[in-house]
Amino acid sequence: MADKKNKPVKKADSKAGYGAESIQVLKGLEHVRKRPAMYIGDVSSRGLHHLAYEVVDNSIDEALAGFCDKISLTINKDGSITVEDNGRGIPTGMHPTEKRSALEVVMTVLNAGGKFDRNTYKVSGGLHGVGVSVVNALSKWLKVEVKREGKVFFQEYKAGVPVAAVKEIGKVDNKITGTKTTFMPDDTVFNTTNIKYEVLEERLRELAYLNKEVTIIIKDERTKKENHFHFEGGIKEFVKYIDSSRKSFMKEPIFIKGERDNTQVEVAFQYNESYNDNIFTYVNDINTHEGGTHLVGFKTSLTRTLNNYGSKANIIKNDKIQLTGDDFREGLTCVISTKVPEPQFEGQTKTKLGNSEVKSIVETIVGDQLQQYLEENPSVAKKIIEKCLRAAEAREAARKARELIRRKNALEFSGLPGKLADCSISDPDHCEIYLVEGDSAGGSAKQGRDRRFQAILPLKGKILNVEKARMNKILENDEIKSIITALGAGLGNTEEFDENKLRYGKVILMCDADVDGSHIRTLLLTFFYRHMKEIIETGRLYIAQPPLYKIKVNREEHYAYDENEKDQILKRFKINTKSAINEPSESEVTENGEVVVKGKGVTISRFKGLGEMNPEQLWSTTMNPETRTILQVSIDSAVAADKVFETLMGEEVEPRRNFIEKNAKYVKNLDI
Ligand code: 0RA
Repeated sequence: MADKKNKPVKKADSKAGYGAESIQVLKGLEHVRKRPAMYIGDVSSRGLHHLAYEVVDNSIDEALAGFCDKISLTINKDGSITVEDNGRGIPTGMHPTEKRSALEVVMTVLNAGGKFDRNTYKVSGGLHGVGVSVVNALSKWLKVEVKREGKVFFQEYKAGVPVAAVKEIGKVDNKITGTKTTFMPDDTVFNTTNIKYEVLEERLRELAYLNKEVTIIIKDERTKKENHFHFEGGIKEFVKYIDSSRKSFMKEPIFIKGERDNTQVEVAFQYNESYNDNIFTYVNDINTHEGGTHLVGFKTSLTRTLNNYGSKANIIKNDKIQLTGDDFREGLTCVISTKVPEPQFEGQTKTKLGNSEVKSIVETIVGDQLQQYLEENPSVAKKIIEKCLRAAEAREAARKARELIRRKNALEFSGLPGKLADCSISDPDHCEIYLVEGDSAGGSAKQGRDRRFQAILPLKGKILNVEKARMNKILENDEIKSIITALGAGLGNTEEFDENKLRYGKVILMCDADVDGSHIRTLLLTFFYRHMKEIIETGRLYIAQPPLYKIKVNREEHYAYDENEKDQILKRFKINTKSAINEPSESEVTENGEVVVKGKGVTISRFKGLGEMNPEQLWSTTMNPETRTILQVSIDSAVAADKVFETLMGEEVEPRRNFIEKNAKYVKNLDI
């Protein structure tokens, strides 16, 4: 435990900080700076935002312990971030063994937070819970202010190293306590230090749903954006939020709550009119993307309880088809939040709960309370079970359709789609497949590719919108069928899917940079998100980045992938863009949209489609692994991804219009 007396540290105490402990500390911090990815995953935008989550998680811990109900995060004008809470404040007294202020220990010693052992449900999953000292080590500077016992304490660090000892800098009302941390991510560590409001907003909203007693405020001083999150309804409101653009026949989500052996379980769910299921699971506020024992417990219980009730109420007749677990989850939106004392995280991304005891805990709590709900609400119960019966019928039809594909494959000679230009190497780790919009671009890609390891599958026109179709319809679609057979691993999100049979290590979507292209890309992303999530989760899905502009200076050709790059290139050749484009005396716009700068031998043309590039250009700008850029698709926030797909692709018109009005800047290329 932390020392109870919390004597403020006197100046002289800092001298004690030059012993063996300090050397250890410096070594620890050095290692963090040398191998940041080991602590925060990566040094891209994702790792950068992770710094902020780490600091917020510490305040959330204080809230989980019951001592804090307000947390605010501010992105400051200079790009630094401030996180402030009204918890007890990090102890500032002398640390009994470290001979320095406990505050300094927490801020500079790796994993010191855990030494206090103050909270049963301490966040400790995956990259979470690495400790604020890691944030400190990866910050140019960090300042912490603690209010405790009527005093304000302060310490500042540079690259994790204290500038001076903890000192008292003022007095406050005894009742006011809390911790305020401001840090500037180190631009020599991160590829980017541009903090995105929307990214942090998403996680903070999620935390507020999961911890209904807390109010979380996020502010951006750069843009004056601001949001307050406080949800009295907790995860029940979370379910409604996820489903805000879907229709449900239930007035309110079903809510279940219970505790056994220190494990707390909260579940909220409802059914909507869609054909997909959306189950979000959390352990100690961490999104367990890969599921685990809590999810298994819930599924088992849902299937059994609904089956039993349906049979007893004579809605499910024995002679009809057998319902499976999938049928009971069609159109289900569910949030499962568990608080587990010593969570074991497994799986590729350490987001799968392994504790076996949790399965039966969730199973019993959900079983008992769901049964009671069904008995008390027979008309809702009937609607739910009838929906599951319809799902079973459709599943049967889909099975037949799948069977047909399989049989056809067995009959056909190679089993591969005719349009596929396969590569010659067969080791998936070295192979990639391009899904290309249109036959003409497909043709260029086939000619331009390196046929040893690059396969091309041209797709004709628009693929089916899977958001609006049931499985059997999806499987009738030719483009989707050829994607599934080309990849070779079966249909995703089912037991049939076999990752080991995947024929390519990378799946790269290549679409035009116009309205139609972004629509097709969204349709493809939706298909993978809904029906082959494994491809995204294992980091295999990519988006090709064809250039937007070709700039010809005399005979030399240069490609620019965005406006900024175009300006850079023009600057390099001392071409004044403004005059080149705006002043007709200096430049001229030709019929096909090219800007020709008079007398300078410069032509700026905008690529409208992949088809405008010849095979060599396509290879050198977009497909050559040595020179291309491809964007990896990730599901950082599954909730956010789901919302975007549902909003853009779903049935409801009003939320789509709102989304597009709100995000007009970002989706201006999207055809709806
Ligand atoms: C250790 C012990 C105590 C509180 C904290 C740490 C604490 C840490 C953070 C990090 C952000 N906000 C925080 N608030 C509190 C308990 C101290 C006591 O017994 O009073």
